[in-house]
Amino acid sequence: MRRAIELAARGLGSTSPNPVVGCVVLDAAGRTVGEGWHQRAGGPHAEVHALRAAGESARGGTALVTLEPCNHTGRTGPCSQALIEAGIARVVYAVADPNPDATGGAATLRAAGIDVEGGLLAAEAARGNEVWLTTLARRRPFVVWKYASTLDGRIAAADGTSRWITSAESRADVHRLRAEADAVVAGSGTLRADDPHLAVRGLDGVTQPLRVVVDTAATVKPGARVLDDAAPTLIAVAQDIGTAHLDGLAETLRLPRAAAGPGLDIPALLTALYERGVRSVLLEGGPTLAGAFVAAGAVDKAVGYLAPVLLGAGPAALADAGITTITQALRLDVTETVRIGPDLRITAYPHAE
Ligand code: AOF
Ligand code: ZN
Repeated sequence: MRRAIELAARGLGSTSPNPVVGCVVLDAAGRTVGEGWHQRAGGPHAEVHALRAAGESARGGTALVTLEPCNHTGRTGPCSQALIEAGIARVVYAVADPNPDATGGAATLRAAGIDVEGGLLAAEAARGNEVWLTTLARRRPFVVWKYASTLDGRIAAADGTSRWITSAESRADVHRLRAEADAVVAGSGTLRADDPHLAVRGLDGVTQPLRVVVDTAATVKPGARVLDDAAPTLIAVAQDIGTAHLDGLAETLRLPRAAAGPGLDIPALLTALYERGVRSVLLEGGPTLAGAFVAAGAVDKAVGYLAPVLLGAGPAALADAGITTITQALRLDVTETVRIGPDLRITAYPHAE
């Protein structure tokens, strides 16, 4: 199952709005005879790829799948049926399928006399499929807030200079995060300060994420790197702001202003992105926008790249998030710390109440 979870992760960035799924088929003697993963939305499911690879060796064997096999005819046929026809004797899955259209695979397999077990490495597999599982329940995209700061939490020096706080290795790692996301979001302040490109570079065969600029007053200038043709771009502006100067440069999205504070209504932004098919968002700053996301309860995961650098002055990674006293602090659980070149990458999730 650990191998199936690894295989599933290969689909990150190309299966949205569908899940990532991995499958390993063992023959009757317990040898691996087929591996597969879901490669793109609308394409064959993981089980089908693994069964094809196994061929006749699947008869009497075991299928290990990270998600309960589907039971429906959607864009492809039901995997429960494919497993039965292949003569599989035992199916072990990690996470039950919460999708009402597809659920019921385990029961169908059992009714066909197959030995079925669910829940193996379920927590690990659910984390690997966190985007799909979260969005299915919440009907808004899964938001990863990424920042890169000094060890004392600053993203620039007092004079605004910031190139480069984190290492080339960390910056390359961020491109992988971008490639896994359906949309990359940044605020107009970051655009003015850094003129970021927000597209994926240095990785082959990736689908470029949608670049989204939260630009309440439509201040983005023609010639900004985010407006080049490397990836599609969406400029989110307030409903009452004119955007004629952006005609032909980027698509615009009109949104209500935030009920409190400056900027746009974050839940409305996320709903609009969800309706366009965006299931995962990489929030890349800056501090003001990140503060608004935290205040809206819209950060599902934080990934911080900490460089062994001290500045002692300069803007912090996160600006006002409406937190004024320590009991209101957003507490997180760290799930991973990794050395990336000279830096430290910390992954954390808001602490579940
Ligand atoms: C996948 N890949 O490997 C498995 C899935 O859109 P469809 O017709 O391909 O069906 C998608 C549903 O099938 C999905 O929401 C999930 O419930 C189930 N299993 N889906 O995309 C896979 N095994
Ligand atoms: Zn299926």
